[in-house]
Amino acid sequence: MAEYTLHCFWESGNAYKAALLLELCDADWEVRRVAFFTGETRREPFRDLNVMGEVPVLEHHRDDGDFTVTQSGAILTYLARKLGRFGPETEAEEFEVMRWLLFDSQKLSGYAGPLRFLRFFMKKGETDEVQFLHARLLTALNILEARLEGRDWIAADRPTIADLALCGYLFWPDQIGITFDDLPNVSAWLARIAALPGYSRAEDLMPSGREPDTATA
Ligand SMILES: N[C@@H](CCC(=O)N[C@@H](CS)C(=O)NCC(=O)O)C(=O)O
Repeated sequence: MAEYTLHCFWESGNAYKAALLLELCDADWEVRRVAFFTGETRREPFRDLNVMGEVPVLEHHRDDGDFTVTQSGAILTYLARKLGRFGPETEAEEFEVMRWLLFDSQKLSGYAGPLRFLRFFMKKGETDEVQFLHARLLTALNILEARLEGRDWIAADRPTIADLALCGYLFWPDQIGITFDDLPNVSAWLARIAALPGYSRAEDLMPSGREPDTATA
């Protein structure tokens, strides 16, 4: 058994954050596919694993027993600590990383995920709900654009888990229904992330959550 098990599926940008960190760190990890699109997260035994009913879930198989972490921001924080990379190095950085993780969870991935789900997977059309999520996401992206003015990375002078969290959904602009035409700093920052040694696309790191498992990009 690998040291880490990530319960995941490639369509999940939240799972991608953790998978990308594990891969960039060349960690000893394996995937456990979650059949999200047929409701696995809503049933036992998944609910026993995570009462929140959400992917991703990380299991760390330690000498003192299995340790389970959920919520992508908490997983990234745990892994950065255990793997010794992409984490904060000072108290100031710790809180800088934390505030961007929280911003991501509520305002960036928190809108990009549902917006992509409704537009791309559910084909809901341009409902009021979709338009609301779109507008909220654009606001968050403009904040990201401003943050990246004159700097390469979000929370420090090097890539951290804040970058890996915020980029979780942004390699799928077409699926979300956005462009980065007016966001050159965001565009250049995503290219920097994609150029990190060991970078892989979500589709290449995890199986599909659809039934049957037909991983297609
Ligand atoms: N804040 C959570 C969000 C996780 C999340 O929304 N996961 C989705 C897949 S991307 C999920 O499992 N949703 C199940 C549901 O809402 O029923 C995180 O960052 O991990």
